[in-house]
Amino acid sequence: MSQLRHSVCALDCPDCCSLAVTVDDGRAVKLRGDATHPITRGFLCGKVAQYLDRQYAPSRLLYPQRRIGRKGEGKFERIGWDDALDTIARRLGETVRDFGPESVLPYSYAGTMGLLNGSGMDRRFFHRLGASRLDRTICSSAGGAGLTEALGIRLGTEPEQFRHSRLILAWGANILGTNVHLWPFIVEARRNGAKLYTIDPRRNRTGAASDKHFFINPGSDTALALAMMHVIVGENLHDADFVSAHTEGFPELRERVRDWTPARAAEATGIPAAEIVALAREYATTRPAAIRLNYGVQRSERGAMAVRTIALLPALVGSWRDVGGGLQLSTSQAFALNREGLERPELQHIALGRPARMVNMSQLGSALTTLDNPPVKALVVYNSNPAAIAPDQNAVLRGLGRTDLFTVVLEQFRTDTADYADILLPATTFLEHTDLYLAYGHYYLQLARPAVAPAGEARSNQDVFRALAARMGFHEPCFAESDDDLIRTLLDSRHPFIAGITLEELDRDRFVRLRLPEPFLPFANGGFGSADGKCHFRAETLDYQPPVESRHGDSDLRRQFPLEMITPKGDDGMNSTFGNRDDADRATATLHLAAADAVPRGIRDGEAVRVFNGRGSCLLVARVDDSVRSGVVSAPAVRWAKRSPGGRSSNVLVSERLTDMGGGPTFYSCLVQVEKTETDATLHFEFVPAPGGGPCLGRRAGFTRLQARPESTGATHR
Ligand SMILES: Nc1nc2c(c(=O)[nH]1)N[C@H]1C(S)=C(S)[C@@H](COP(=O)(O)OP(=O)(O)OC[C@H]3O[C@@H](n4cnc5c(=O)[nH]c(N)nc54)[C@H](O)[C@@H]3O)O[C@H]1N2
Ligand SMILES: Nc1nc2c(c(=O)[nH]1)N[C@H]1C(S)=C(S)[C@@H](COP(=O)(O)OP(=O)(O)OC[C@H]3O[C@@H](n4cnc5c(=O)[nH]c(N)nc54)[C@H](O)[C@@H]3O)O[C@H]1N2
Ligand code: SF4
Ligand SMILES: [Mo]
Repeated sequence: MSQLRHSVCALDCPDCCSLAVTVDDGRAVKLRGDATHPITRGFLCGKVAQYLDRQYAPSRLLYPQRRIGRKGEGKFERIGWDDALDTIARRLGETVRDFGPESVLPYSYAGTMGLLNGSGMDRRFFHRLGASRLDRTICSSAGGAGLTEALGIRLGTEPEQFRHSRLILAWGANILGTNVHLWPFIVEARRNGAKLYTIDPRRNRTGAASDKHFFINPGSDTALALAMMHVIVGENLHDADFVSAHTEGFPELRERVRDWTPARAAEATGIPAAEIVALAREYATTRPAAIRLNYGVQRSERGAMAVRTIALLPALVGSWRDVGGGLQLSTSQAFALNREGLERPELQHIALGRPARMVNMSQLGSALTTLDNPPVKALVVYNSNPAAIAPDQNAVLRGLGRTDLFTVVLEQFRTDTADYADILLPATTFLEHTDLYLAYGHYYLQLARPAVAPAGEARSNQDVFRALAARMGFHEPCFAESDDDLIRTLLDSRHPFIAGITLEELDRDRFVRLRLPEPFLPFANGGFGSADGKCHFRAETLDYQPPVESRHGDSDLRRQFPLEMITPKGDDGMNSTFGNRDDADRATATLHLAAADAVPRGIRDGEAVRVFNGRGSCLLVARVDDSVRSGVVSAPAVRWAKRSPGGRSSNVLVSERLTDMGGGPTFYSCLVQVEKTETDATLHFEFVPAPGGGPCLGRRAGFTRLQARPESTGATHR
């Protein structure tokens, strides 16, 4: 009998879609976007429209396994759950006894955006154990820091309001690829005469569909924003009323941007001065004007400064007043849920008497190969595939290959990371477990109940960490709580945006708009997150410097490696999640380069190229097209390393250098050289062991040092 069930897409995407699942005899047979959800509006992106292929893929992990081959080789044997959990509990217990609790490191990110399976029982478990805490910086912490510096809080324009905009800037935001549910609102706006401009080093799908595309040099956005301010202030186009009522430090800002002439910014950004002037004038004089800023700009060395500077623009022109004005990077902080109650950080004191040390996830390679006092001796990975997605892949694989490291991986598929597991556990998908979802691209809170039963013996992260807690002898009542208990705890918030939302309401309505006025204008009357409610320009700290790894950066490095590589999101992928699929693999096996860079190297479209720098090399297929300008190459992320010839994908090229604030990775500040090669760059499947996969070797030479941010909470920012 056919039934219609409700679910929520748990992928790491701002849209957080509401799903209608048709279930036949216990099997999901059709997945559609919920037509009643105001943002989902009845459609899905291409990747999730095919999600049932993943759900029922023959290669899905269905039972616990123990490694029998070498680390990374991918040879496993089936074991039972009791055996698996007993082994993990015993090994973690021994590790804690011999090296102290902080020798255990959890590694997780947003494989699921579900709050329970992303930061529920797992956090309680590791806090109670006294394990090292993970600083979850891999995606958005630089941007989060920059946005907070500018606005004091991570709020932004509702997607619904973009339909009222007259000018929309997609700034480092590939809306059609990564945020497609904003698009219909933009279509509506354009039907009413709005213009869409993109600012991006590559002409992505959104750029191609825009009224104008500005090719900007990677990592130079701060210069553009400062020059826009120069024009706006210099021509008195700012909103003097808004500025005097709701901002602080305007006179200093006027002084600070005086020498940021369009000509100077043209040199830094590669955008002609006249175009910068025109853009600034149009932005300041068109109302309403909205900026969709996404995380692309903050994956460069000074990405936090870039986000901060851009996020000051709406206050300068007063566009926060307008329905369809303002800026959206993230909406997540409106979801003022009781996260402490969920995660229970105070449990750390039982084992340690203090907060545990913090390890930056963007420097996993160094953490696994150089950290001491204590070294990392046990690693538990879930909701993430660090062997593919983390910087300095050689260091990460060397670390994962350590024979003295005990590794547990909770996964749906046999990813690159799974191959290094000692114990590999089968995980449920979002169609199979209960969870609560916030969104970082809209203001609806959502609940999903299981639509189908778990495949095989798969278990949710929640269940696994509950079971492990019992085996480790953690008898605190919080480990006996049910999923519903945890949701009720999360909802136990007095914040006006949340207050009064109940589990019963969510069960009935599935998605609930936060208790916000409609339309929601977060800063129309000030109300910024600072102590005085004003937007602080703090002009003396506004500053542009080019990334070390860029055309205006280190000239020695640039002589050897003259091309700026970015590795933005694949249009039809989700980081490495679909890397097992041949079509996703092919899509991420490419390197876009301009003819001006290809011809002198003898590279023709479709030929294999070797991309390399001082950290490593990988093979890709050249796409000689006009999507990038000379000097920039672009490889869609993130390919599985083991499917790449040589066993390395583009993150082998990326350094562990961190951003100016927020401790974020610098995926898009990466200098490389490219050469023609005869090797076939597609569809390989081979095992390439990491060099020196022995025990922990102590300090490694190199320019990065592990950097801790004691102030971090380890939260997945957004
Ligand atoms: N299809 C698809 N959707 C996704 C994902 C995916 O992998 N695939 N991943 C999800 C995740 S984890 C995230 S964080 C979001 C991210 O969503 P986005 O932030 O939109 O994605 P990115 O590709 O990181 O960056 C956006 C754009 O910034 C550009 N860019 C790179 N460097 C610079 C720069 O220095 N300046 C400017 N102005 N632009 C720059 C890139 O070329 C890219 O087109 O998307 C989510 N949605
Ligand atoms: N070069 C380059 N590298 C990048 C980026 C880039 O743009 N360029 N983007 C970075 C960004 S923004 C991000 S967010 C990271 C993302 O990196 P990750 O957080 O590692 O995300 P995914 O690659 O999507 O892998 C998530 C994994 O979680 C698993 N999973 C999903 N749901 C569950 C569940 O319920 N339980 C368990 N146990 N597992 C589950 C999936 O099967 C998948 O293998 O990558 C970063 N790496
Ligand atoms: S990945 Fe994003 S757009 Fe696609 S279904 Fe999920 S939430 Fe919606
Ligand atoms: Mo991300």
